[in-house]
Amino acid sequence: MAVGRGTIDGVAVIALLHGPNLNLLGQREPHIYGSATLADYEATVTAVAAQHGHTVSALQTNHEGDLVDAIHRARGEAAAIIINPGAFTHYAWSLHDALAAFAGPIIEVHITNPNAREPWRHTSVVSPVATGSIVGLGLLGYELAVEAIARKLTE
Ligand code: CA2
Repeated sequence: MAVGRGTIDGVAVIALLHGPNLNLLGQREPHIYGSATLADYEATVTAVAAQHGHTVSALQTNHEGDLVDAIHRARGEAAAIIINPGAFTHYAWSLHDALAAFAGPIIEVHITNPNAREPWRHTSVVSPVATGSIVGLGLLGYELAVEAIARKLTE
């Protein structure tokens, strides 16, 4: 059973955070990002979390400071974080520092595999403070992120 911050009666809140341009999922560049929309991603994560008795608090923002604020809120409200920081992944040290102050499991997820794309995508400033990273598996990666968190919260 999950216990601790962000958990009430064994029900953990998972913060699902998406960064810039991911609101366009399913609307542009389906050859790169597929046809699933952001709503599809949020619904899938919510459904898999529910199978484990957990709930999801989802946010997408195009603004770095809003993402920092959401991570700070998660410190008091969530037991775990799933984050796809979009292009912020590659240079936003403010996210690195905010995530470093979060005590629970953090899973970094990318729809594509940034390591197989342009060289500037090969660096993640988030990976060093993530519990784990899942890349290149699209929606499946998010499902696996929830499974990983559910397991981690029982440890
Ligand atoms: O593969 C991922 O999940 C990325 O985080 C997506 C970011 C990219 O900058 C990262 O290197 C890898 C870009 C998100 C843009 O999303 C769009 C979705 C549909 C249409 C246009 C952009």
